[in-house]
Amino acid sequence: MKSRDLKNYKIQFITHYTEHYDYFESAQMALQGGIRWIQVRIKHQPLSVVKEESIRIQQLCKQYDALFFIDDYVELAIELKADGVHLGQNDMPIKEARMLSNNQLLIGGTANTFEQIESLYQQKADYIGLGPYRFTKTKENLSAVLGSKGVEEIIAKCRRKGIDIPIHIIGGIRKDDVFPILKAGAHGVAVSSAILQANLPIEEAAAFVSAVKKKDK
Ligand code: TZP
Ligand code: MG
Repeated sequence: MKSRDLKNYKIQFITHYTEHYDYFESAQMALQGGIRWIQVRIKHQPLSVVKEESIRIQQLCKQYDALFFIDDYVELAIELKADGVHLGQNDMPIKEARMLSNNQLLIGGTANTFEQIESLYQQKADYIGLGPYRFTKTKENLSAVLGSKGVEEIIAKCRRKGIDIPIHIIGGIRKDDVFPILKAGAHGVAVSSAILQANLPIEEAAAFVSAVKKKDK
């Protein structure tokens, strides 16, 4: 249910799998490392599987008092009373998701350009996932890589135009990217593989949490 202030959340973990870990374990390690915002993103699986995994991960999020979001599936997010849903450019429009959910979901939208951010802002998205920052294997059909320069330019333009929506940078984010990204004016980051591919994923998640806090000082 929509009850949290996203301003307090600077790292979102995107679930994924590797040869070592499944979706549930990926979320569990992120939470153990101190991340308090999980987005269940499961592609190429029947809805029944997405639902089953989402229910398990939601229970886990409750134990850790963490935000629980679902990627793509608005009806499922409504049914499970998730905190929010994340919608890409080809998913349900934000307005429709808001209406369907009776304004009970926080709604994030994916953007790759300033124009897409402007549009999502006008549609009253709660936050933007802007990327990809770098090339990543986690997402198929990746949009043009923005790099640090692209991200800085887009954020600066948002500032100039008075678009003050929280922007979270996504796509191949590494721990050392956090400081420059926050310095450029982004609100936070969304991350998956840097944690899942680390030798010690829980410690890596904790390092991301510290990196975000450093900027706060
Ligand atoms: N959208 C743009 S990049 C991406 C998504 C969902 C994947 C993020 O994961 P990673 O492994 O941190 O690149
Ligand atoms: Mg999508």
